[in-house]
Amino acid sequence: MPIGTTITEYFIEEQRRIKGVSGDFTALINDIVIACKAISSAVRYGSLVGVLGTADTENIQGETQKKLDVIANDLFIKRNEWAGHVAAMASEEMADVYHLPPQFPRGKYLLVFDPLDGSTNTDVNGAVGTIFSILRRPEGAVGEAKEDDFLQPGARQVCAGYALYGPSSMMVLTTGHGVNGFTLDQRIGEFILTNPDMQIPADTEEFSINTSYMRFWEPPVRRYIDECLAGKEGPRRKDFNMRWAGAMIADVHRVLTRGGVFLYPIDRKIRSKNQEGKLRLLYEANPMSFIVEQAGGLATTGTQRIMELPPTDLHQRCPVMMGSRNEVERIISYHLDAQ
Ligand code: AHM
Ligand code: MG
Repeated sequence: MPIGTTITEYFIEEQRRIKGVSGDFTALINDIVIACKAISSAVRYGSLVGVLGTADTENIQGETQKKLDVIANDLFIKRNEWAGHVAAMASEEMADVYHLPPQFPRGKYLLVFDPLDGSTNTDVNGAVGTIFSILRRPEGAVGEAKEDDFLQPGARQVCAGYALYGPSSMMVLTTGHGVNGFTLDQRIGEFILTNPDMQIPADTEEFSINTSYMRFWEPPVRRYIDECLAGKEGPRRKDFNMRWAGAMIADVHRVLTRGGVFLYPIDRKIRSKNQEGKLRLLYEANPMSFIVEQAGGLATTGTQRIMELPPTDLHQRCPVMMGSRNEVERIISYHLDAQ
């Protein structure tokens, strides 16, 4: 049986094309891949190995952690702290920057991640995933990395990716030269290139939003969805389909695969809690925006390109609207009309 291009092979070949690189980045990707394989295995065995259910602890966002949130976070930390490629890490599940234990060398990269996105889906055997973003530590920074070092706009990401644990496990990544998807071949334990150069179609007839919040939405989002729902008889003159997996990673993966728009807008209920959105900028919105843009799509808050938002806090939130270019442009124009 011939083996396709493994993810390690893919990155080593990429590395050969760029003169003078040290291989640190390729080695970091390799450790991220191993961490995701380990998380994929924990997710897959579920109740058989006692990893489902709540951990009876809360994270910084006040959300009850699942056992798998904690396990995935630990796996990601342990796999990436020892090799000397990262300076520090930050995660959805940790209040502050994670400083490496003193015995390990410090590297030039900062790693930010959501170890298990959509973890409530583990209750129903639904798809979940890991999202990560790699930043370079700012030039001239000395001593231990600080929160400020992480507060870089998404446009400065070196790499963004996600692993989706669905019927098969997939890894989808970008380093700013398009988007490639790899599928985990369980027989040999390697991610194999299966979806080269992923592209989001510019037009779509599918949207993804939690419609149970409709009564809280702001006028531009309400207008866009109302027009989709009106179908052939409405101003769009075509019928739309709706899908909501409850895990951003699964919903955006569908958008990447067959087009569509994914929206998690700000609404009246979110504003009443003094929050700027539901999804987090550094480890959810920015990495997924980088991937979507690299696949030819757009990612906006409604009024601003997500990757240009200046972060002020590790756990900052923002509105998210991303996917097929022409639909997102329409959503932006509805926000402009409402100003
Ligand atoms: P999480 O990172 O704690 O799992 O939360 C983020 C998830 C997204 O994956 C998903 O799109 C959203 O929360 C679902 O929210 P809701 O339950 O409001 O529909
Ligand atoms: Mg998440």
